[in-house]
Amino acid sequence: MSTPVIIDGKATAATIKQEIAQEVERIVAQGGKRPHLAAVLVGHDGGSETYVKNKVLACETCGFQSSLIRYEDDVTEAELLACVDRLNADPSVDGFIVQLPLPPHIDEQKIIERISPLKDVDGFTPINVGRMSIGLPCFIPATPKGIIELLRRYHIETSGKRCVVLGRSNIVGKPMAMLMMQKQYGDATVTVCHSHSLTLKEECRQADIIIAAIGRPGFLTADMVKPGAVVIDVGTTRVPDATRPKGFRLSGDVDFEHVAPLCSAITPVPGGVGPMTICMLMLNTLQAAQRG
Ligand code: BQF
Repeated sequence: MSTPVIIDGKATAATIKQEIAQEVERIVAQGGKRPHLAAVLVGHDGGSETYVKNKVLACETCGFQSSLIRYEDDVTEAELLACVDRLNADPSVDGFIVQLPLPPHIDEQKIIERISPLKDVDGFTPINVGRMSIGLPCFIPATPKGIIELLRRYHIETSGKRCVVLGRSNIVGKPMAMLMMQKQYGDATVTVCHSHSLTLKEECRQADIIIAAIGRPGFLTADMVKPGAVVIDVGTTRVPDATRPKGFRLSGDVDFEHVAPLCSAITPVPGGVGPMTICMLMLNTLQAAQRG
């Protein structure tokens, strides 16, 4: 095969953030309100700290106001629910996220269900999930939305194609499959595979597009990929690496070195889907602010 197109999520996200920043300056110049995203961070998990930092920095790039609300990991469920109630009621806040995962003593679903669907810029509340599933206007979860946007901007044909989604999480796999099958987005023939799928390899081998979101470094190997396929890697697992300043590196779900030569297009890790996730959260926040 010829060398694949490397889908540059970092550059695409930078372009979109500039488009958002322009729109924000236009709104502000007309006397409108600067969009405001709040983030709730519980505890000091290294990954979560990084992700929230990325979100706050992206707010600055887009000209948004941002607020970070921190709790120690012994916060009670009642305290977090009260925090969600305050953010729901705060007219200065257009949208907010509660960074996941939460400590095990907190019922994540209970916290999510308390978020106003109008401020749920992660698109995790049952109202937004339900609205998305029937194609109504809603907040679309940032990672699947970012992948759809990458496929669109790289002119990758999805209509009628065989798409395999690896993983069934509420945050990526399920909404990704839902969007890829919908006529207005992917319009593809979608198969969802997961840790118990007996025919996972065979399904992958027949796929025109593979979206890997299982969280296992290097899971998708060359023997599972049809020549010419498009491969989207959602994995961002930290693996120890003594040669790196921070002592780890990010590893995707795809064995990039051996899979890439087979592909027509592929996303790298880092610099692929991750930056688009952050960028689509900004787009959802702009949308929340414009609904007013
Ligand atoms: C990059 C996330 C698992 C669980 C909860 C840029 C991010 C990652 C990678 C990032 C992620 C993963 C986020 C890169 C947000 C994506 O350059 O490759 C940005 O910040 N992400 C999250 O908020 O929660 C997670 C993964």
